[in-house]
Amino acid sequence: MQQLSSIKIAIVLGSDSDWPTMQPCRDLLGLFGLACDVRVMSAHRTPEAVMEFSRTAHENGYKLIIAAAGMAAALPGAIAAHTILPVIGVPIASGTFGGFDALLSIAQMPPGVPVACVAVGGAKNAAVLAAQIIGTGEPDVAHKLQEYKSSLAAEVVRRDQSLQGQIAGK
Ligand code: RP5
Repeated sequence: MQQLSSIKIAIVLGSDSDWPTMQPCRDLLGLFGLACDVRVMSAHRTPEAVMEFSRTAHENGYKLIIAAAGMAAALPGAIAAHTILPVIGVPIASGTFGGFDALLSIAQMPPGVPVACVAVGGAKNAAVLAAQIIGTGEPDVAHKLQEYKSSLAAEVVRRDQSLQGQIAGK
């Protein structure tokens, strides 16, 4: 897959334990021709590193940041506090509350500092949303998105036909 090398996206993880959940995000970005840097930094364990990364992300050429964290998931909001780049937050299911804690931590941002929050474990939707944002100014990405949506629709039709066959005993 040809990468649109001029476009930089960051995936920031609160812990390397979030990577198995987020790997599909990196893979789907690749399908859209978008490469990304993957970093681990924590709003609570390495707050200075988060602040430094966020403050310099725009001048360092990033177009968008995807941030994933579990538990009291301050990471996406802490990043959004220090950058004008769009931030997409992914709540990770971790600990006692199965991700509901992270969902509220990420979604309930105060006015003026938004984080676009996807579902708990919504790694793929984070990639699709990122591509949709980037695709508004990148026809190649928009075209790949159209192909991806068409493939989703074709899969539904295939499954419908398969189910009709099973029901009819074919
Ligand atoms: C969060 O705490 C991380 O994003 C992770 O989801 C969770 C547990 O982190 P580890 O103890 O596995 O490093 O900050």
